[in-house]
Amino acid sequence: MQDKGISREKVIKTLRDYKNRDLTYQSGRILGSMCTCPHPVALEAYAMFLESNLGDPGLFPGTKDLEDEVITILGDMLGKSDVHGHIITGGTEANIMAMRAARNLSDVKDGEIIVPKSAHFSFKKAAEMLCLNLKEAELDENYRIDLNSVENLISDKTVAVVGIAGTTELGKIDPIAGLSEICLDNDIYLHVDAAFGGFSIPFLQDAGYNLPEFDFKIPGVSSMTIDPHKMGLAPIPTGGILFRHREYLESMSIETPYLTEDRQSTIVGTRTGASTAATWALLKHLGRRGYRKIATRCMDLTHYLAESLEKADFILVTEPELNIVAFRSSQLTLEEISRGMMDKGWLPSISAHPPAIRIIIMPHIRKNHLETFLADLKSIN
Ligand code: 0PR
Repeated sequence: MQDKGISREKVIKTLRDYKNRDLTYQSGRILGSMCTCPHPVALEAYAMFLESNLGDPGLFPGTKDLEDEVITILGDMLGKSDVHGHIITGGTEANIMAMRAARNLSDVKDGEIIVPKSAHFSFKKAAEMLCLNLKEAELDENYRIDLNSVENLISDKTVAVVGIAGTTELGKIDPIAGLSEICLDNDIYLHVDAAFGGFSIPFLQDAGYNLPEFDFKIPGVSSMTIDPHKMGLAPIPTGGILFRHREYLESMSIETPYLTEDRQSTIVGTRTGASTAATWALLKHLGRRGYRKIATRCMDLTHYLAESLEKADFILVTEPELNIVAFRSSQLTLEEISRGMMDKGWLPSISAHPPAIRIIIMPHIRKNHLETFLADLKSIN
């Protein structure tokens, strides 16, 4: 580090030069991300709460009240307003917290968790950190968890089963009601990872989309991940974890002797209140109607892209259920498509299971972005 500091102007100019090398969501070139441009209201709210620390909530009782209110609204959106949880850094932290609660609530030694093969890699991190054994259940022909496979994997070591509402690679919704029956019969903790789908499924259901139940309305669901920094339009990092009962959250609380709260259940200690303020602002400002408009617009564009790809003789890997389109070409390999599209300035995301080019139609995507993408794709095929 240099001894004498440089001027503010020079610092900002240099930062701008670095930033100019980043892609922007507005450019339409980011087609494989689950994040998007944060809403302006969220940015304003975030900036107002930069110094508030929910790791020591007694100092920031206003922010703590906002967090409680956000958790209640998210719970209400997901079928149960009296839930218990926190606004945290994202889906990974939420999934780790859920697995930690499930492990702590059980008295099994060397426990196992059952996740679908489509689960996000955060469950591998959770299993390793919590010394749990991860077992992967098979998928059915529509890339949803196979309930028979789950039943076959259950043992007296099983501490949790996980279902996904909006899988990372294909946006599929697992049969949560079926998982719930199995978990209730076997007295097993059921976690639903709705990091991606949590901010769209309820609003698409409002709009008349025929999507299955996936939330706390289903009695066996013990906890849910829902990420405001994906389809919720909140700035990064903003995740959410909700538990059906307070004791699930308390099962992992640690004594915090000198803070303004006695016990803490989150993994992170010092924790920004800005994410909470941004989420509160969005929930209040957009309301169900605002989120419904965003989710249905993304689905309209998803259908436009899927139909255009089929017309151009590309092969859809599966019918889109949420706003993700996965496809292949009968002429070119995925590597050839990827190379050809990179030459044209795109960074296509290739999914592994199943192998496909994967496009996530987030709110920053416009029809003209897709038209340019399709024209470039046709020109290389
Ligand atoms: N659960 C599901 C279903 C997810 O899809 C993700 C992330 C997580 C949990 C973990 O969430 P955090 O990343 O917030 O911890 N899904 C995306 C993925 O890994 C995240 C992502 C976002 C990737 C933007 C790339 C990107 O540019 O694919």
